[in-house]
Amino acid sequence: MTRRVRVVDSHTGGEPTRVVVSGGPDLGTGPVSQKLDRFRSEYDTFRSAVVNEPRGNDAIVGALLCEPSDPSCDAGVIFFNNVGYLGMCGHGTIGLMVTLAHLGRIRGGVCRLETPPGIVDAHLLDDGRVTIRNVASYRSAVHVPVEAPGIGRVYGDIAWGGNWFFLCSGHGQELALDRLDELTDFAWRIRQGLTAHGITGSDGGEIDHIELFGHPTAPGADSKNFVLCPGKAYDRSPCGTGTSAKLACLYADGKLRPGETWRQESIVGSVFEGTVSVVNGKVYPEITGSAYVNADAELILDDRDPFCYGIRTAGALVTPAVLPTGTS
Ligand code: PYC
Repeated sequence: MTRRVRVVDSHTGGEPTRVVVSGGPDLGTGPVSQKLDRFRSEYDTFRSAVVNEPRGNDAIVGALLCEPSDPSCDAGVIFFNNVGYLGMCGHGTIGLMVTLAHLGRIRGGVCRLETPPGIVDAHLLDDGRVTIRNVASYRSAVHVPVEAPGIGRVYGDIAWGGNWFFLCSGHGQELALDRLDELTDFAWRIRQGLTAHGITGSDGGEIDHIELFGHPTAPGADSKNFVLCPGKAYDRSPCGTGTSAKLACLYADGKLRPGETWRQESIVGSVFEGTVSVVNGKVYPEITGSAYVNADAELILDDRDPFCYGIRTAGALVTPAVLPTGTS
């Protein structure tokens, strides 16, 4: 059996997003968080087929559009990667907006999106940039010590920005693009330390993103980061949810007031602008960035292909290799 899946690829500050436009699984009805459970338990092979090699690579974040359950929303979206599923994805939401413009589905203005952790407003600006108002973000713990194997004790804050982050400054690492292997190894050891010592987010969620901060090099930037994603790929963008987590920490420390701009540079030199608004004591980060569409294609899922569902990497496939009964 062969299935065809239409996708549109884009990159946001260098970080790729692949939006599934048609041919994806039918996830039924209910809130997007429930659809995510169905996606994970019944159609994980589809996730792997779309983003993993040989069609994709470890850096690609997939986005599956679905019906929202909240009547105030225009669409629902579930983000996924090489090893599983994300809560929210900032660069992916910016990529989704330019993809919808490319498809002629929006011309500008605001789209309200239902994501598993909550509602996100995304605004396609006149100059082509996109501003997202993320889910409420917060710091849950300050200056937490972690014993990282082979490194020793490192300290960092734990914050939620739609995913859980460990945010670490003063680590002694130079953040430079020619040090990707060293930075990946360093951040991965912190991740292992968090897991080994049972350190989680305040809701018990796994801290699966590690964010290292250093001095900026881009003109006008306030800080540079290196973000290690759950499947060991580094984020080429400054990471929308990671920047949200950073903004929540800055606000909590009294270092960023509502409406002030923070410019976060990525390890490849791309920059997001961030600010916060505070409503009923909750901090809502707003992130602005640019994305570009770079492919409009059809994936072919041919059952006879031994690697039809992707090459198994860190997060081995758990579901049998069945094709979803899809919408197209
Ligand atoms: O931009 O939020 C983000 C993100 C998460 C993982 C990769 N990018």
